[in-house]
Amino acid sequence: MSNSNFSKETMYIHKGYKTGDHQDSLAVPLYQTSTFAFDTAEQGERRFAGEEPGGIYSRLGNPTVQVLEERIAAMELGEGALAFGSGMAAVSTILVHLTKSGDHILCTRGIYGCTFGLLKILKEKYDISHDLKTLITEEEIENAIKPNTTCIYIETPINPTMEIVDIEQITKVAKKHGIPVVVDNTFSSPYLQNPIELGADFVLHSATKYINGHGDVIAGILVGRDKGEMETIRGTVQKDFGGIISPFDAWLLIRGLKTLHVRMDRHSENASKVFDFLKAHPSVEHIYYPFDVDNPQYHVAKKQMKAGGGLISFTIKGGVKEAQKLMNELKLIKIAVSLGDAETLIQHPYTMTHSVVPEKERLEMGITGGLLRLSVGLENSSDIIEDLQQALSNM
Ligand code: LCS
Repeated sequence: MSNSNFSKETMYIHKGYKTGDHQDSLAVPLYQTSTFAFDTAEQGERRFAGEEPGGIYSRLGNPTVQVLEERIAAMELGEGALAFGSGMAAVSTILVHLTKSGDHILCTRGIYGCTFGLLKILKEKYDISHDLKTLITEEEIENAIKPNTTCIYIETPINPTMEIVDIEQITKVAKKHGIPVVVDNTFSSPYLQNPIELGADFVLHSATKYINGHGDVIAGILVGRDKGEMETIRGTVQKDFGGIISPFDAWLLIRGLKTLHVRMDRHSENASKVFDFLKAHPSVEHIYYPFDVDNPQYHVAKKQMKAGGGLISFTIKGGVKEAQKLMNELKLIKIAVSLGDAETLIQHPYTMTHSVVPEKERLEMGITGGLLRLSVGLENSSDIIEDLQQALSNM
């Protein structure tokens, strides 16, 4: 399939692959190989010189990985994509690419715990500073940009507080200053939100989550609006830091992508029913969900997201002890980090995903002891609600 005139859902299934080029195999073949044999020494020389297409070594490119990259680039409306062995490999690659010693990274008020850990390393070892700021109004964005800011890095919805920032507004201000914007789109998946369409320069995913969708792969994806720049990253930071994906994991992601749209519709439908239940429950103190009409950023969520997604965060009365008790009362819902799987998962960000963030910053991000994050799965929504109901009634 060579053109992109088809709708998104069709591209998820066909983009980047022609059966005729692969012995008519319907499924994308798995090229589980570390290296590629050259016909002659001169051919090897030409491939290394970039004068002839073809395989060299799987850290530099692999046909199975290439199908995945083409497919996701199209899904995110970018010109090029790179696949990685984890979401964090994608995050670290783009941050290393966009910064040098003395530069500054501007981030949303909250970010994933390990991204926070990476920023700390960059600061302590390489003198690359960062700020975590509320970036809701145009004035806040303008005021947060420094003369040495070389990258604006945002999550929306933010993990785990589900805060929304206006991608279009941030990219508009960033463009005035010539600063590239990176959006971590993990929580929405390429089906619910496309930041490049809203002006972002790079989009990344922990593909471990919705893109794979089956809880059996750790992987990352980086998509860029500029093909040349993506090829530069492939030939430099990705190649030499080496955080590439394995062909088998790429193959599993290709399989997962075929049902992304179907899964995301059901995740969103289930989550919206669970949200209605939790919002009305007297033991739930606060609830955070993009499509909550009482969410101050509801209008922004509606503008940039196709649906509310599968994630809900909420606080219960009390703190760590009460949150842990609720989790221990659950019978169906699994206590586990990660998200975007068929199974409904619950985790406690304060003691789990964001425990590496020092307490002061954790609280500034809105991560309190009573906060729980629920990744609503694909089970029957009544069963999920019933499990929450019985656990809450035992509190
Ligand atoms: N970005 C976001 C927003 C994430 O939630 C995660 C992982 C990453 C990047 C890193 O991706 P990974 O290397 O794990 O593929 N988030 C996790 C979470 O919330 N629970 O467990 C992992």
